[in-house]
Amino acid sequence: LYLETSLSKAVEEGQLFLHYQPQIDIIQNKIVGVEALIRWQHPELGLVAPFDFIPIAEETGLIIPIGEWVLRTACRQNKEWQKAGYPPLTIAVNISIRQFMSHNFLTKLKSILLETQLDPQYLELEITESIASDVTYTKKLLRDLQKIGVKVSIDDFGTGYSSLGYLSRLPINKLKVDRMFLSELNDKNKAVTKAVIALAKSLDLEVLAEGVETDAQADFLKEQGCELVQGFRYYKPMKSEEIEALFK
Ligand code: G
Ligand code: G
Ligand code: MN
Ligand code: NA
Repeated sequence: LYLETSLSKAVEEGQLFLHYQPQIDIIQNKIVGVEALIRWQHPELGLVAPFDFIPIAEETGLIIPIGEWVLRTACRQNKEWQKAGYPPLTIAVNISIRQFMSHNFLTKLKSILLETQLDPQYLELEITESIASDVTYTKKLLRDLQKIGVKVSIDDFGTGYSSLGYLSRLPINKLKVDRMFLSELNDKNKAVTKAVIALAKSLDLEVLAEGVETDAQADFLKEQGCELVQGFRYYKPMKSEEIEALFK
């Protein structure tokens, strides 16, 4: 309850901030995007991890204003980097199912894009397989997003319980292979990762492997034709100033 009460003030009191984790194209050997990851600097508890407060935000509905703050901050930051002359990056923002399903999500998103003047092609929404629970609604929303030019990726791919049927029916751009499949590079995990990469390619989707920590994992992914990666092997999530330092 204490966390819940203080979380409700976190946005207005400026206690939330974003870290950014680079996403790399290992063929071109360059940073092509960053994932925005929320952080909460609590006045008494210090840094609270998203795993400890995102679930509370989802239960209480606070995810709506928090999610809106994340989207606005991420779009504004990306626009600032572009204005400063850094190479164009796609900014990926995690969207909770509740936020995605909220009635005015699209309206809010459009107004944030208008306000920040970020070209929609540089924004990617990370949603999970749970969006497949309401295919009719999701299909319409994804089509609208496609019309605006915002990209959509499926985060934590392979860990949900949904069927694969939605993949051919819903307009999405990318699969993010969950880091669980790389955590131990055994034959079975390799087989699953290989199959997901092949699946993405045959559906004409991009594929990004998460949680890449070692050279062995990177080599395996390169061998399988997975060009996009993200993980501690490359960069940890970092502050905006650290991202800027990378480009200087
Ligand atoms: O870096 P990491 O500990 O930040 O993230 C932990 C989890 O929190 C991940 O599952 C990630 O998707 C989620 N997360 C991070 N930032 C956000 C955010 O802005 N919104 C939502 N809904 N989830 C987030
Ligand atoms: O669920 P989502 O993919 O949005 O979560 C991103 C989370 O993964 C963040 O908590 C981030 O800090 C974490 N992360 C990013 N790279 C790595 C990695 O190489 N190894 C591990 N264990 N976690 C990672
Ligand atoms: Mn994510
Ligand atoms: Na993930």
